[in-house]
This record gives sequence, structure tokens and C-alpha cells, in this order.
Amino acid sequence: MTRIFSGVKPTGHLTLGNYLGAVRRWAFVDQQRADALFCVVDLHALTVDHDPGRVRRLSRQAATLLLASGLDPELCTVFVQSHVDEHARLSYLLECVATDGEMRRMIQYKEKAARERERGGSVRLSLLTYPVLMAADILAYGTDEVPVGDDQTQHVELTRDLAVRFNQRYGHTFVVPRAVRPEVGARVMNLQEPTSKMGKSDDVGPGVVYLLDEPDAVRKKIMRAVTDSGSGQDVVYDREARPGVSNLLEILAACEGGNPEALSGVYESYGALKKDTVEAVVELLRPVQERHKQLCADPAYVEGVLRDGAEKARGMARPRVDAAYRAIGLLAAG
Ligand code: AQP
Repeated sequence: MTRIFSGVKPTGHLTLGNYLGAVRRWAFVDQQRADALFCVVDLHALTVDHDPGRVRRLSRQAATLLLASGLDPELCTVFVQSHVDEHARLSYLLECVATDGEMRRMIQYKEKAARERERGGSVRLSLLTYPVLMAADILAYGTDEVPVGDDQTQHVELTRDLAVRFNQRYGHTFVVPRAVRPEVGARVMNLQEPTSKMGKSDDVGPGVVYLLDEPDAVRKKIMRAVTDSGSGQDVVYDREARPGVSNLLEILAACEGGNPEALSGVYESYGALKKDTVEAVVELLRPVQERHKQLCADPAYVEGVLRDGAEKARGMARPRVDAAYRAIGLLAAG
């Protein structure tokens, strides 16, 4: 059976981008067809300036939202990364296979490091090595497929390179995984800056729709979304020339299961497109928010799912990570 691994970082509240680009597919496609593991990758949240209490709260909230989005512990494994030591153990071995040049070429590193420097902060070493930890997350489980949004494709490519290199140098240990992406909704853009990804740790709050936004907040954000100036009101799908309106068409198409290009022919004004997008997003989020509320009333259930998930994940990861320790030349403990 195909094995799938993917994760979400508790660096902020989950967004519509996280949902359309990743989580919805995990719930409605991946967990049904594969042996799937989904993880709150909390160690990754420590790569930038962080507040410990906030990371803990966001980790719990992310896990609850994954379950609210439809991840079913009967069908898949849901857990928190730091509960399974194998991730950090394997990460160090992979650091001994990766090069610093590879790390410095990562687009997300360059962007995030530049942002930290602009803010006058220093760049944590873990931000540079983060893709290696992500590779360990994936490789520890013999993963075949990694369902991710566009922004993570480069990291999965690096993971493949590290797996192949390790296997060539030290003997076959890792499955070489591949990234899989949803056709529509793979890259939801910020509503206020439609040339940038909608990110959960963005400063531009009004441009980001969060999974737990009330309908009124969703309405305000979408109705105020930046549309493209100097081109009249015609609704055209063109990501390069018309990023604002194209983003709305993509969001609507992703919500309704349609095609953004075909949808563009249906609308004569931005207003009508925005109105329908509001309705589609509110309807999309409604069941997730209702289930989230129920789960918040039962924290013991969520804790139990995470405890069982970690135990199961540990059992799956340990044999491969132990094999990697032996293959690379470390003496087995007596
Ligand atoms: N805007 C997006 N459109 C489509 N997919 C997206 N994903 C994230 N943003 C979008 C996908 O969601 C999954 C979980 O993402 P993550 O938690 O690993 O964080 P990220 O990719 O770094 O995204 P964020 O939300 O923007 O976090 P910050 O702001 O902290 O960097 C991934 O599969 C991702 O592709």
C-alpha cells in the first residue's frame, strides 16, 4: 500500500491556503487510498522567533483542526512531531549527507532569512537546516508520496536527493518519495498581495482567511480583496497579468470543484465573483468550524488520538532509523 506523509507547521492559525492546498486532500482523498501519516511539525515552528506558549497552543489547535477537517484516526495516523524522537535522530544523519550549498539554495530559506534580517533579527541555524529535518520526517516512514502545496516542492526534491545519496553511499535504506499536488488550489495567494502566497505567519492579516474566521470576517476579507487595476472590470483568468482576480477564481474553483478558466466566463463583474467566493468559502469552512467546536469540548479525545498516533508512528519509524544508524557507521548499542 502506498505510504503518505505530510505535515502542518504550528507557526500561526491554519489558513484557507493550508486547507485547499493540503489538508482537504489529506482528508477526502489521501487517508482513504493510502497508509497515511499526518503530523503537526512543531519542531519546525522553532526555526524563527517564537513564543513557547503560543507554539504549544497552536500545536494543539492545529491537531484539533486536522481532526475537524476530517482526518480520521481509524484511517490514518495523526501525531505531533516532537513526540517521536526518530525525526531528530534521523535529521542529524541527513545533515551528514547534505551540503551547506544545497541548504542555502532553498527559496523558502532565502525568503525567510531575508525577512528575519529586515526585522533586525538574527537567522537561526535551524532555519537553514529545516529542509533536512523535513527530509527526516518523510524518509523515516518509507514514504512514497508527499502531498503538498507548490511552496514545498523544492524541499521534497531535496529529500529525494538526500535519499538517493544516502542509499548510494551507505546501502539501500530509504524509499525515494515524490511530491503530489492538487490540481486546483495548489497555491492560494494573499488577498491583499496576490503575488505572494497566503501564509499563516503573514503580517498582512486582512489578506489571509483563517479556517476559524467567522463568516463576517471571511466576507470582509474577500470583498476587500485587491483586484487588478487598469483593466476595467472584466473577469479574466491570467495568473501573470491579473493575479488578484485569478486568485479569486482559483479559490472559487477549488471550493466548488470547477475550473478557474471556465469560471471566468461566468462573471461580468468583480463584485459578483467576490460575492459567490464569499458564499463558497463560508460553506466550505462551516462544517470544519462546527466539528472544531465539538472537539474543543473534548480535549481528552484529542490528547488520546495524539498519544496513540505517536506510539504508532514511533513503531513505524524506529526500524528504518536504526537501520540508517548502522548503515552510516555507528556502533549498535549493546
Ligand atoms: N497559500 C497556500 N496555498 C496552498 N497550499 C499551501 N500550503 C501552505 N500555504 C499554502 C500548504 O499547506 C501545507 C502545510 O503548510 P506548512 O504548515 O508546512 O507551512 P508553509 O508551507 O510554510 O505555509 P504557511 O502557512 O505559509 O506557513 P508560514 O507562514 O509559517 O510559512 C503544506 O503542504 C503547504 O504546501
